[in-house]
Amino acid sequence: MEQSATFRTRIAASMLVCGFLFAGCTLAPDRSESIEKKSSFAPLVYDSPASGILRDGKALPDAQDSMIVLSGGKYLQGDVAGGSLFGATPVREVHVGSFSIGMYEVTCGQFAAVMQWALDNEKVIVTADKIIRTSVGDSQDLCMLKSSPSNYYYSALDFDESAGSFVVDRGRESFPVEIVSWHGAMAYAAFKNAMEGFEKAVDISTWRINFSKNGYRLPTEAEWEYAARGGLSGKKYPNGNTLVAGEDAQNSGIEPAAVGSHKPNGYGIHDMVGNTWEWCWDWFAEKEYDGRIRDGIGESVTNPSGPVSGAERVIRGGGWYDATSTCRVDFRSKAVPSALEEAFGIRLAFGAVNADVSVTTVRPLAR
Ligand SMILES: [Ca+2]
Repeated sequence: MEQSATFRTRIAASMLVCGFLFAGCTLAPDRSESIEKKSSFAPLVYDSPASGILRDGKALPDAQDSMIVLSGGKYLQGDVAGGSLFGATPVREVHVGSFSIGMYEVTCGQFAAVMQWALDNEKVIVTADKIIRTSVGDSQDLCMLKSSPSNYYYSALDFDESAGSFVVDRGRESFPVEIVSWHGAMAYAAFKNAMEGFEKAVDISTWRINFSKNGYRLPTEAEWEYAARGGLSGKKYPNGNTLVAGEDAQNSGIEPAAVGSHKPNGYGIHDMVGNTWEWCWDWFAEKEYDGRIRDGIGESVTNPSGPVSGAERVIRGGGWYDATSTCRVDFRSKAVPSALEEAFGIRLAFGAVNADVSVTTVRPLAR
């Protein structure tokens, strides 16, 4: 079956340049024991959507803005591999449309640059307690800084008052930004859209995502798990059923690592598990996967984006200090959106949610 993914890019700086990328994809017959889709397309890589430069799937060490273009497809979301994970049953069939996702977590250097733009454009303030806070709309705390009296953790990001600029500890520029709230992750996407001239996919006055817009945004929980599985069917971790702490991922340790320090998954995405937890758009609901059960599989859903309201947001992937079991691709966790916690970071998604969904035949899960 042939599929195509269209990826539209736009460049800011007064010139409008639109480019379309058609990613030819072939889905191989799925001979695995689960019905989960086994994608065989080669992910395409940009150094950033704004530049539109194709990297032919080759990661560059300094290309931290790289986005992986994922064709839409279907997979089994949830505890396929077994383990009675909290909130991860029943397994359900999920269809997701094409989208793009960051090859890396957002780094301290990237975050500092975007927040500098926001500060210079009066979108944020730095409070007396050294917290970055939005100055427009529903004002929210975004990120804790190193010199904040209320910061219990190590942060590589700080604010130099005399220079009026954000600074990052030397050597930590490529480490993932941490102690970022869900609002901080949303605001980062919103500011980056404004900086680079993309559509307003994130509104920080309402704290909502407009999924019809082509711009940076947070991934939905379903998109996150689709990306994390890397094309494998029903495995626990991004590259199979084992994960060695410190080797396959930065977890169970005492500090984070520079992004991309460990092996990517089958889609070429680094650190989906470990290093920092990654905020998703969705409100959390323990019973979110519940629905009609047929042939042992939960009800099929297309482009789910979670409950319409809630108290906590989904956060995924486990952090640099977390146990390996927490770093499963199906492990669900949650936190209040204002949480400023160690190892809570950001991975961006990009692109409008669309109807470009695979229609490959699925078979019942083998029991
Ligand atoms: Ca991660």
